[in-house]
Amino acid sequence: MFCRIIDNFGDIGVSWRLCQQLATEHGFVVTLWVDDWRAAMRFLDPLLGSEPDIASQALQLQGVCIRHWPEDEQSCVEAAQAAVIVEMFGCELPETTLRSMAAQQPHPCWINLEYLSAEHWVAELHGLPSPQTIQGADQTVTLQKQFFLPGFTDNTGGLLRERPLITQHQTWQNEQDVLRDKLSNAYGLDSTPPLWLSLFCYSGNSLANLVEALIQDAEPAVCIIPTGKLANQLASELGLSSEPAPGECLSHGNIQFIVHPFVSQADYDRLLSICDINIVRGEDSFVRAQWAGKPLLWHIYPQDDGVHLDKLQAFQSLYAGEAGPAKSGAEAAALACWQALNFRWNCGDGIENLWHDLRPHLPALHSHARNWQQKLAELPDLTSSLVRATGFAT
Ligand code: TRH
Repeated sequence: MFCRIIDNFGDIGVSWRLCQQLATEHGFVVTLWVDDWRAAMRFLDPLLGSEPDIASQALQLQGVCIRHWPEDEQSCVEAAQAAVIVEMFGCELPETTLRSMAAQQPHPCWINLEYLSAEHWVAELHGLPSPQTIQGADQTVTLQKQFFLPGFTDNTGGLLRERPLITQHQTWQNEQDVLRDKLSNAYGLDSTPPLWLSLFCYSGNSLANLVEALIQDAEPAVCIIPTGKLANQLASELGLSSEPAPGECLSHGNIQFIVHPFVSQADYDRLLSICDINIVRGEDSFVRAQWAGKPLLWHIYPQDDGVHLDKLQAFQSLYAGEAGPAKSGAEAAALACWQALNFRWNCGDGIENLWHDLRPHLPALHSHARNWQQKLAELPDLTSSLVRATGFAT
């Protein structure tokens, strides 16, 4: 599997989950090639247990071999000997790998796994072949690359979902009070407020608007925010001059902000499971919040031409079941409020009033989120579908 870490941790986050599932649930021997070794080590840090050896350029972790994809790209030649090559998010394979793939008999199965979207065209593109002409040493060879598109319906590639995930969430949610108490004690909270939020959005206007809405809210709440850029902006929104360290708790009126360390993906899943509302972003945290079966707000990755708003609306409309049977009054009202808030927030607008309106709808949104989780869990998971697409399913 080839992954370029473009920005943030979404690309490596999805790639790492997929690699692990291929290795542990499907018995594949997996090598993950990453272009930005330092960023990969930062992301994997909570799993490493010791300072990463940056110079080593290769690592065996949880059944997966992780290797640096260097700029000269010569050393990825042996990757072509794999039976399956997965190109994550159209990252473009090294020329040397492509030429070696063309020289293999039979050619490796080549899959381009794309970004997630709820738009209609996803089902049309999913599974289509894309012939690629490769100039070999003495001849031209055509390799078939196959599009694989994740999605929310059974005519797409589905979503990443490990086998024990849903049961794991049930267990965490059964222990929710105990897990919250542990966090409260660890952070020395004065009291355990009734509303728990996790906050992992992009920094900038939207974070400022959300913080404003949260601090204007009269109801007590605790909000867990990761250390780094977000927590630093939060501190400045609260008028603090120093950057908060992980483990700090910033109180403002009725809300207590917990500055949390960057944790492993499994620990992040647990956090999502025990919160009443999760504010997530990008691709992977967005999907994980849906598996938690709790209400969410989605801060979509912004694109210059504004196309992200179409993508946002496609998801909102699918999630709210606009094409399905009519909803009960309470659920319909909750979803209408949620759609308005989520959209306006992503447009960079102030959301104080909408946040205020949303709070009484949280129980209805919770029950909707649980139904949505169950509905998604009936679909085949992405990794199993990918394995079927390779022809190597056992
Ligand atoms: O980091 P992101 O903003 O990634 C984005 C998106 O993938 C986007 O689609 C892509 O185009 C862009 O990158 C380049 O958000 P995302 O997708 O949620 O990825 C964050 C990962 O970090 C996810 O795997 C969850 C994980 N995570 C932890 O493991 N521990 C933590 O403490 C937190 C807060 C996140």
